Amino acid sequence: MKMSDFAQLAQLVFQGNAASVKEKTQSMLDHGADPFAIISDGLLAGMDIVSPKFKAGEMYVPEVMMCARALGEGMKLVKPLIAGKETAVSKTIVIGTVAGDLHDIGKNLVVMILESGGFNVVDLGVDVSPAKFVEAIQEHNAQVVGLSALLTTTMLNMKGTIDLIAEAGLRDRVKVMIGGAPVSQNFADEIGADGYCADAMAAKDMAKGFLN
Ligand code: B1M
Repeated sequence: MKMSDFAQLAQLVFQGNAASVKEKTQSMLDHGADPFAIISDGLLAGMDIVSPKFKAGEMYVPEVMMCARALGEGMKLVKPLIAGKETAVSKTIVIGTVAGDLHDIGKNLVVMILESGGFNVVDLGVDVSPAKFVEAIQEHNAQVVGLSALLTTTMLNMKGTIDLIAEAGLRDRVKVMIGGAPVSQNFADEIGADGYCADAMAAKDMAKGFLN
């Protein structure tokens, strides 16, 4: 697989060209590219071009949405190939993006990587209220909860979620890990989470650590 294939895929994500991302991802898979490399060096590398431009006001919300959708088309193709790649641990992790927050690209990646580690992952989606997290922990008898937030405003809802988990008498039963660009280990300590994960691989390692 030529390096330029990954760079081309990244460019297609940046252009928000969903049909071409789908086609290119499939063609790379057909030629034996590693699905994990497609994610990190192609699909996410494309989002790495988008992020600073959005931040600098050079790209707007609708364009970024198109990039996210294009990335999603590629993810759909690689996801079945990485799920359950490692030994199944058959433990349940409930995960979601906290209330008020609609960002899910990073969270979806964490879900995929956790699934690839053999965990049973219950993905609650975005804008998940504290009550919904509590309900899902009970319903699925989860051992770990993952909270994602991308906004400095919504990261505060992580604390509300952890507080409600404690109020429901579930805090001793579940480990809580948090992630997302604005959060840190210090913040995790402050709000009483069990750990902070900088990225999806760290989330998988942390979940394994909790469950062993
Ligand atoms: Co938003 N946005 N956005 N946005 N957006 C940011 C976050 C921002 C930093 C951009 C900026 O600089 N201006 C900024 C936040 C500023 C702040 O709070 N300080 C921002 C803003 C302001 C907004 C809006 C308010 C814009 C507006 O409408 N005016 C709005 C808010 C909507 C809402 O949520 N209520 C908004 C909307 C959007 C889009 C819809 C256009 C789109 C989201 C599409 C989607 O997710 N489906 C979007 C995007 C794409 C971004 C940026 C460009 C990219 C985020 C991303 O997907 N990164 C982002 C800029 C940036 O981050 N540099 C930005 C790639 C992803 C793989 O990384 O999410 O960090 P990340 O996930 C990583 C780790 O953080 C970690 O692992 C992941 C994979 O390695 N991780 C976890 C994440 N969650 C985890 C959970 C875990 C463990 C690890 O659980 C255990």
